[in-house]
Amino acid sequence: KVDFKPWVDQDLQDNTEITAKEDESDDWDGSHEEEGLAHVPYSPQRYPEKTMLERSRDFYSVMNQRRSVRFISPEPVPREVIDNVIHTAGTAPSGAHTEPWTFVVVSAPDMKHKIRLIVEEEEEMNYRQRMGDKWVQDLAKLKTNWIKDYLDIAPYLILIFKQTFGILPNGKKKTHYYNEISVSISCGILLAALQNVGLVTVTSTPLNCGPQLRLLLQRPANEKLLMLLPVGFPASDATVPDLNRKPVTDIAVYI
Ligand code: IYR
Repeated sequence: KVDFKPWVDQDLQDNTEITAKEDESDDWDGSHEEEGLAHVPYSPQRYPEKTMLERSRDFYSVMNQRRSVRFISPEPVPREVIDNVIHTAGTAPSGAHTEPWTFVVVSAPDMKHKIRLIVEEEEEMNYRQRMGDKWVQDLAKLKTNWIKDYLDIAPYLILIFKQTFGILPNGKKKTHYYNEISVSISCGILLAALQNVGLVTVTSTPLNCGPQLRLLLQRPANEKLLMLLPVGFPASDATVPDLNRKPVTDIAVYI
């Protein structure tokens, strides 16, 4: 039996993928514009040990309250808060400081609905066919399915695209090293920034929806959908599965 991994093989697949042959073209930029980049002093805040302990506990406490929430309130969220959390996500480190991310923020109800239609159509096929029995059974405890009300209801949908390469003003391509891990780190920071302001989301990676959503949102072919985050306040009757996290002794190894 062939080892088929739909979440790898299809999740981020995009038929508009630039082929390896095209990559070998001479469209790539060969210059090194920032060779002369200055290095400047850096001395960020240093805290006394007691403060460090306090801050480490407090931040853990805030983050330990984060849950993936699928029941989101339609209550509006200030636009400036969204601007700020995205600005924060953009502080992530990236390969060769290429900042290979695009955050598409959707609040228009008709656009949210178009996204819902695409996602639900693909997710129904995912649950019924592509994911297979084992995957569907592994998720049963989460009580998820292909119906995604939150895509209409959440005041904001943030779609995070990774730029597989950049395009310079001279039209040449710029290598975006480690673009997937860079954008994934920025998504992690975005989740923390949302948690910090009391907003909720669920990290959804809608299998097989990338190409259609990219076209709907008129993003260029070098961008691939990495994650879709519905964002808002939790619904007053929101529930979450009663999950527990591993103890630190099970996740850390000190050598
Ligand atoms: N993307 C589907 C299925 C799904 C997959 C995993 I892995 C989850 O942790 C949860 C759901 C969905 O959003 O329903």
